[in-house]
Amino acid sequence: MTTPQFDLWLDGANTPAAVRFERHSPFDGTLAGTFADGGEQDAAAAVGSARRAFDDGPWPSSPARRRFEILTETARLLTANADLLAERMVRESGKPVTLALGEVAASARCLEYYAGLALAVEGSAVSERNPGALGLILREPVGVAALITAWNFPLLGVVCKLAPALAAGCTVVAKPSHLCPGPTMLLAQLLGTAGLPGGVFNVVTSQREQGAVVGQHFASSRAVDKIAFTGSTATGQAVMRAAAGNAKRVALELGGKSANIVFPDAPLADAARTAISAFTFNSGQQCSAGSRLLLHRDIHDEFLALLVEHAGKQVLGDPAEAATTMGPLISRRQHERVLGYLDLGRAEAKLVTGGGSHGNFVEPTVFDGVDNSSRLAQEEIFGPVLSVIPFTTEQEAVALANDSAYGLAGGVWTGSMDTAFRVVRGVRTGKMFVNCYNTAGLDDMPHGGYKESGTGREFGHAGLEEFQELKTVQILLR
Ligand code: TXE
Repeated sequence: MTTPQFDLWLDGANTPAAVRFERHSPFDGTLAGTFADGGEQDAAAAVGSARRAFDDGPWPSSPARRRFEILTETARLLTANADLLAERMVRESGKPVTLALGEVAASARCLEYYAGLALAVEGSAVSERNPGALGLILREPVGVAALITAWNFPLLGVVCKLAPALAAGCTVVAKPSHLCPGPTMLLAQLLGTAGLPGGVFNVVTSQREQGAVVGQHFASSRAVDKIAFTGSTATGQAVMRAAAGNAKRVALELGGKSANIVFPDAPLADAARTAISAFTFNSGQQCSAGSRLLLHRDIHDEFLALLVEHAGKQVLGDPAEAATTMGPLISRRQHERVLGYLDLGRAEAKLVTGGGSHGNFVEPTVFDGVDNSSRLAQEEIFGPVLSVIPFTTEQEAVALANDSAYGLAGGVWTGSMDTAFRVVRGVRTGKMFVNCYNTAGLDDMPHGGYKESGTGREFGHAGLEEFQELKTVQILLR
């Protein structure tokens, strides 16, 4: 198997860097790729390129149909290169190939969705307030957008920011995580093939320490108008502080500790099967994971038995195999972090199933009788670890769900729409699932957090508005 080498992507072309770094597979340690280790100067070059492309280039004022064509052509190219993109994710991040192909398909759909919206951007008019005047509300691109992204959705995490940014007419600099930078580089090349003008999309890859330098440069640069970040809450806060210098628009997609609430009148078999996928999908490395299970005491024993049965169906193994449902964790560091939580769980709660680990793998692990105020229930683990917390009344369930610094997602399982809706209204999160979790097939709805899960929204119309400014025009009629 050949080992690809990637450079920086600046001004629409591959650009070598003086220093390079290697990424090894978290599954078997083989070399997955070598990448340019970009630093502060490269970050400045990328921002300069995007700034020029915005201030002097054709993209911000190109007709909507041009943006539509580029975005739809990129979607087509993603689909045509699905195997190549999925292989990058498998080798660099250990994501199972079935999930990786799903991510490519979701990314293509996202590009198509924003291609459609590019055609539909409309301002509005204020016509009757003063008969002697006319007001116009225009929607303009926000300017140069910087995207700092994570490794857990290494393609979709970039596309869901880039597609609305391009649809709005912005130019972009991006910094993927050093743990899975390849998909962003391939995306840049495919955008070039699709005809995106040089300078509209620029990518700086870096290893861990330099990544923070590049990220801070983007966040603090006065030539950047908007920053969209996905990652940990602590880094998000550092980004927000750095962005304050020129009062940048900031969107932060941070962590979560979402509660999946099961009532006795729920379809229990479905609920148990889904409760497992809610915290094992992507080996638990997802911000929306249903990592707290609030379980009604009346169904406690029956439901735990179902959980054990479904946990046993997960297939841990070679991420390149189609049958594998759970790959390794992203890194040794992340693996050690998760093992620390397993030790904590054994000391403070009752291990129901799992707890084993080998290589960078962690088995689906369920702890029962978890105290909601404990670290196990309050901190984002980012691994396949579920905390079961019993409850008796609906009010208690809502209070437990809300007793969290995070507010990203949640689920409620019940046969009563009245109960479901009361819980949906009571829980303070940006996203709720009713009798499903992550699986309703409604991709293009806004995603983002309340409280410390972040600010701003991705996907949907709201995702486009993040990259637009409103300009009002007041015309006095004579
Ligand atoms: O995140 P970081 P890491 C959570 C999850 C995980 C933890 C750590 O709990 O265990 O974060 O993961 C760039 N200024 N999530 O270490 O460090 C960095 O290079 C600007 C939740 O991967 O926050 C990368 O591109 N940028 C999450 C990005 O920030 C900086 C997804 C995220 O890295 C920077 C991933 C700095 N000072 C992790 N330092 C989700 N919301 O889905 C680093 N970066």
